[in-house]
Amino acid sequence: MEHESCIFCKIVKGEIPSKKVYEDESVYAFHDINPVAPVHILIIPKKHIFGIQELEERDECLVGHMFYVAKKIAQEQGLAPDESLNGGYRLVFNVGKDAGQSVFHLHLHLIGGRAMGWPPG
Ligand code: IU
Repeated sequence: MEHESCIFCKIVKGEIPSKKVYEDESVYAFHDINPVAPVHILIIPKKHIFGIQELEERDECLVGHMFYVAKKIAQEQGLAPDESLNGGYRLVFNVGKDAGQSVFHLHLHLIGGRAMGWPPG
């Protein structure tokens, strides 16, 4: 199911090294090579999906699983908000070039460890 020229498919297969955070049968998570915050982790499906713009109904559960994995990793990284809702993190899909998508293999950004503004740039 991988796309032969896709850099994230190569990361999943171990052909390109990455700093792995988590792996199971359907998803892989690793530290972003160019972090925009103290914690910046990408959660990706092992199978090649171009992006949210080409998501199919059969992948609904997979995307839900990506969010659950992101939440667990955020907890492990000490990013979960406390009872007063202090702390926290951001989960982002960039969809298309205007939104900043530069890699066309679905990836969920987990960004945290600093305060962030809204709206994003
Ligand atoms: P974007 O939403 O498509 O812009 O995010 C792509 C991310 O992939 C971006 O944060 C890059 O720094 C990151 N990345 C990476 O971690 N390793 C790579 O080999 C490449 C991009 I290419």
